[in-house]
Amino acid sequence: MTKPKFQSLEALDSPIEVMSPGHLACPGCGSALSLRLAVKLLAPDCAFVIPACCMAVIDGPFPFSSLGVPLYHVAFPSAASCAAGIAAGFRKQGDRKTVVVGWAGDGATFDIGLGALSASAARNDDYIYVCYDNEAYMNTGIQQSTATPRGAWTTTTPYSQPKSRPKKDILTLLRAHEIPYIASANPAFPEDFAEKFLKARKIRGFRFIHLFCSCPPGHKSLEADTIRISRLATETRVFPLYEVKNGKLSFTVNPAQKPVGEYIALQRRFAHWSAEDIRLYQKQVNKRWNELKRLSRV
Ligand SMILES: Cc1ncc(C[n+]2csc(CCOP(=O)(O)OP(=O)(O)O)c2C)c(N)n1
Ligand SMILES: [Mg+2]
Repeated sequence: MTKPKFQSLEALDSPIEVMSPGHLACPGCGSALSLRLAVKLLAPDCAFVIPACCMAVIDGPFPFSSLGVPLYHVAFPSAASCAAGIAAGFRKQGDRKTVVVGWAGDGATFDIGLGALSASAARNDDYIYVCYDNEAYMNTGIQQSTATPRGAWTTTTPYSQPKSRPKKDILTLLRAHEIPYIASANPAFPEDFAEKFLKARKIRGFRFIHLFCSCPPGHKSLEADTIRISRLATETRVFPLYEVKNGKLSFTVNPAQKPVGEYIALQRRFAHWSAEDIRLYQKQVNKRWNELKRLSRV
């Protein structure tokens, strides 16, 4: 088989896949699509560290792996510590080429692994930390995480008692560490996604990428709507696409704004929302956008 010689934008058009089909993701999984794109962009000189999460199941049980690059499964809270150690090991051996990627869910990132993540970012460890955010603990049955948006249904925040607290502001937390690179990305905008991964690959030190990942079972959406929902997330400004370098934020994709109702309507995790709930969410999204705009002027 032809070996991939990727690490460029051409990887997106290449018929050579690194991640194999036949993996264990649900149909329409935005996280699996993101992982497929990421390994295609970073292979062959990369190694992944994946804690307990859907991805640890999707890539297949040992000794089988659909990923196509070296992969280390680790305990739920320790993606950052293990990725940091592996990256340090490569550097000690004189290998400055192999990029280590910690690939963790929102539960691992926003909640249980936050301490390890913060310590690693504070040390400016040399690897890319990717949080694929499907906004709940999906692998164990759709429990709320601190990345779940306010008002959403999950199995621990049922329709009668939806989540009462807002989504945690991970950007502000990460910015506080003054790391060299932070970006958000969305697999429905593949060129932007690719440019950010390729850019992150070249930077030294701690790099953080926050991914929007639609989840049909967890968001109660149609499998065929994954890309539509993902596009709407950015078009409605629910999930803006930006990068932060030296504290300065720049928007990388800036489409004409669509009403949040279009994004909400395709996901039954919001089926209980009234017109007033949607209006309040729109207000919150606009407020957040203005905060980000202020960061783009610093
Ligand atoms: C210490 C510990 N607590 C709980 C679990 C059970 N567990 C495994 S995966 C998971 C959910 C992970 O959620 P997230 O990080 O958002 O990834 P997703 O499943 O959504 O892909 C949980 C709670 C575990 N493996 N280890
Ligand atoms: Mg999750």
